[in-house]
Amino acid sequence: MSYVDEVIQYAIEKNPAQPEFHQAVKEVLESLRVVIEADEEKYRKEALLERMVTPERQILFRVPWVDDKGQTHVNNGFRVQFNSAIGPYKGGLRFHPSVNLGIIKFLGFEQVFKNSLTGLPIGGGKGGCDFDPKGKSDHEIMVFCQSFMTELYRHIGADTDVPAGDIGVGGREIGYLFGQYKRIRDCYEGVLTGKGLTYGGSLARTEATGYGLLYFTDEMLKSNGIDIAGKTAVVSGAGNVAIYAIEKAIELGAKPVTCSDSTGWVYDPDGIDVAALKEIKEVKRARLTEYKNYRPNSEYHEGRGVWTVKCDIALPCATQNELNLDDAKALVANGVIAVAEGANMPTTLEATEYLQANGVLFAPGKASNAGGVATSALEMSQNSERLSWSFEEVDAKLKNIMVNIFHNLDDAAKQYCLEGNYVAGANIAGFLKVANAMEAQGIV
Ligand code: NDP
Ligand code: 2IT
Repeated sequence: MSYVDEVIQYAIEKNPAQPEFHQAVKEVLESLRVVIEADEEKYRKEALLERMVTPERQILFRVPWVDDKGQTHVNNGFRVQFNSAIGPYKGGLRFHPSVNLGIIKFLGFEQVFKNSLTGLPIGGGKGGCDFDPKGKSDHEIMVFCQSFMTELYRHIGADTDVPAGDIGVGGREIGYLFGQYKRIRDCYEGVLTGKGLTYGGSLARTEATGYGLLYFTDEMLKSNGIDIAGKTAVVSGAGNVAIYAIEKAIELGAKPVTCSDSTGWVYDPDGIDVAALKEIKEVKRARLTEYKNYRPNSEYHEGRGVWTVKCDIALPCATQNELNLDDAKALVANGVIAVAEGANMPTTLEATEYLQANGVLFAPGKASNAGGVATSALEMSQNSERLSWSFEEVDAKLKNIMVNIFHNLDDAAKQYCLEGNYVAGANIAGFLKVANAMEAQGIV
């Protein structure tokens, strides 16, 4: 059996009942085949791939908290410190009822390669909790975050592991988490990113993932001779990534016509009104049913369906496996040119293969959504030098990083005779740097 197949089998057997983790491992290792097979005995002897698919450390902990009525609840907390070969563990925290160890491991594994692609010195990690923030009061969110940090604090630090936001964790949660860390540790350090601007946050971090997605998409289109201006985009999600993807798409002259949340989706033929979306989601924390009050010409539909809307560009920005084979077929039938992932692994393996086989430009999330974590790394730099950079400075660096990521993976794909396969290019480019650092540091 080839070494790649052995390790895919190994990952499945060692991590039972973790389908998302198996999916992420398969996607990465399959595209590393060309690299591994060129030097298979060396890699097998040093068990490089077994080490890469095994987190350095996995922390599971109890999170007890008391709601506003006096009822006690218990949630399951996680932090997976996946790989620190190129820098301190770095990656977000997700608060969502679907969170389990397999999901955190898939996200942590992806993060290793993503962080490598940014060109910045950050290792990969991820964490979270099966806590559902929906319908909770501010006070409940605060006491929950304090309890979560009361355990997590002992495992993290500005030079060890630096968490940030993800689904269900935004500026409010990061503030409460930071306050509790500082209180317990009596230490003012850049232990979290995505902080508020008055206490060490970076300008442009809020916008970074969505903006970065569009900088990447623009560069990918340009290098294929296509102008983004005038293109229709469909976007899923209505959270941090989706909102700023929509905002930057409009700035670049494209027309985003959809967004969605977990209950339904909006089609606005005149283009999404981003100010209305921000008010509904960031200020009121309300449902998308409200959008029609701002835009009477728009349509609201229950359930899922954004991928059925005719478009040139599709930007999945909600969650994993939200774009399946049937969705991919609908997009291709409607003439989609490009799919760029804002979320982590939103496209199933079958859908990805179908899109690529039908000539659609496909940007994998670990490349196209890397702007968030890249700007987090810029926040770490600012914290270390105790200075703050202007919005323009951070945004220019972000743009430069996204353009470089595109060219790095494009070059890697070409070097291995896989031109246009951006999934393979991203995995190979991300892998080579981490593999090199791991080999240089010995068996640790
Ligand atoms: P938010 O919590 O801000 O928004 C998530 C959005 O996706 C909401 O509209 C939510 O709807 C929807 N959503 C979440 N889960 C589901 C689900 N199971 N089914 C349908 N809709 C769902 O999260 P972010 O915008 O930060 O994250 C979105 C994606 O981007 C995730 O995959 C995340 O890992 C990824 N990402 C985030 C980065 C960041 O910097 N924040 C960086 C890189 C990637 P509802 O409110 O109804 O739950
Ligand atoms: O998936 C991701 O890259 C994030 N949620 C952002 C991580 C970070 O550390 O900013």
